[in-house]
Amino acid sequence: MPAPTLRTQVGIIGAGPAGLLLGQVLARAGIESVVIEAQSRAYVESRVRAGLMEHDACQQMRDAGVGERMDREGLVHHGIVLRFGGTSHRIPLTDLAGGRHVTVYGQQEVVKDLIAARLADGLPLFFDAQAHAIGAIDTARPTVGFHHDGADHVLECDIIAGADGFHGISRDAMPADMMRVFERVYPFAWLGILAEAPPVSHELVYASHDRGFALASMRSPKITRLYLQCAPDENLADWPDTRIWDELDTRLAGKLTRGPILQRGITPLRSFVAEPMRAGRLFLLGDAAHIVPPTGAKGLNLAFADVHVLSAALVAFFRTGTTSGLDSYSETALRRVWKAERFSWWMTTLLHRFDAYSPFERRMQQAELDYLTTSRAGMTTIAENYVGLPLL
Ligand code: FAS
Ligand code: PHB
Repeated sequence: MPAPTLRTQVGIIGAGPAGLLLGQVLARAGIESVVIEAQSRAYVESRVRAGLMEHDACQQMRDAGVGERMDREGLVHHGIVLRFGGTSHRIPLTDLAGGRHVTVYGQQEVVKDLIAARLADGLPLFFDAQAHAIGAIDTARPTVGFHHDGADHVLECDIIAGADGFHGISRDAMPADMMRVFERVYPFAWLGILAEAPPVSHELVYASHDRGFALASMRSPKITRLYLQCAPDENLADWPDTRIWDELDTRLAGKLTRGPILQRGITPLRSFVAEPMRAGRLFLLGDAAHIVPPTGAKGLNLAFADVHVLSAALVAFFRTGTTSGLDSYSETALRRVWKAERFSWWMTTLLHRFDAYSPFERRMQQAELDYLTTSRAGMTTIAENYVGLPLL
């Protein structure tokens, strides 16, 4: 790799929730970083993805000094509804999860708030900058090669944070003989729409229907966010607006208020974990290390949980030279990752239609839903996982 042209303490690849929150927390601790992002600012701020923040993720935003708009505009929710067999069952999250709640606040808003804070502080954040090489991770001077503004650059750092998502380069920079990958690809996808119409309910509705799963969420009192289970190779062109709305009406058993569809997309569902999350001076966080099916609303929140562990380890390292937090990062982060993977897999298996299921297995799904929603213990396990298990 050519001679370094830039130098910092922590090189962060990716300006998604993981990379941006890490940079913000480190900056407040006086630790320098450079964020390298392949896409434009407009692109990353417009990507419609996660919508729901766990109790502790919201506190992380406040602790990082970027929670003000979230607290003003976010929608605090104290319950969710599971709908099956023609009946709706409310899970009183806050009553069952020690007073904790969740907040509906779109990922693109989180990203906007973090980018605005970083730029307001004049901290280095390169957009349209594609990282293409990671080197020397077994030395004290690892490097990131990236292309920006028509030129190749080399960033030399003390630590590299691989926050470049599932399709980034960081996971591939880990020594192949060290890695173990665990994966489950589900036999369905989600067709999601964002529409200018009031939400179907003031709380989220997760529906298990014979025709398939559906989810009614929201972004504001005037913007609804809706999903329906579809085939993994579904073609959006086969889903004109009327068909989407009619299918949602059927599965959610409501006459949804319809409106202009502002965004639509198909998201494949997978569970994925790459172990370990650290090799030398390279640390993976967020989707670069793990993916969950969105049924449990854990993707963004897991990225934040990784930041909680890694940022504490980095602050201790740069302030005192201790490496204990860095050495235990992967094991500590993975303990919570796997619990969120379990919950996301469990909610997905519970609520979706599996064509390969026998009539007996479909009855087991229905009996489990019936038990969970008529048992305090059953509802409590949903509640404590949904609002978020304690950060480690
Ligand atoms: P991200 O993918 O958000 O960010 C990684 C960043 O790295 C991107 O901006 C990318 O451009 C950049 N990058 C990649 N390669 C690079 C390179 N070589 N050089 C420089 N930069 C590079 N989660 C939920 O909880 N609920 C949902 O409803 C939900 N819906 C989703 C829908 C879709 C279509 C997708 C893809 C994900 C969804 N998720 C959802 C999960 C999502 O929210 C992730 O968990 C979250 O974005 C994770 O954040 P990061 O780890 O920061 O990764
Ligand atoms: C969303 O609002 O996008 C959302 C909410 C909860 C989920 C998945 C997606 O489980």
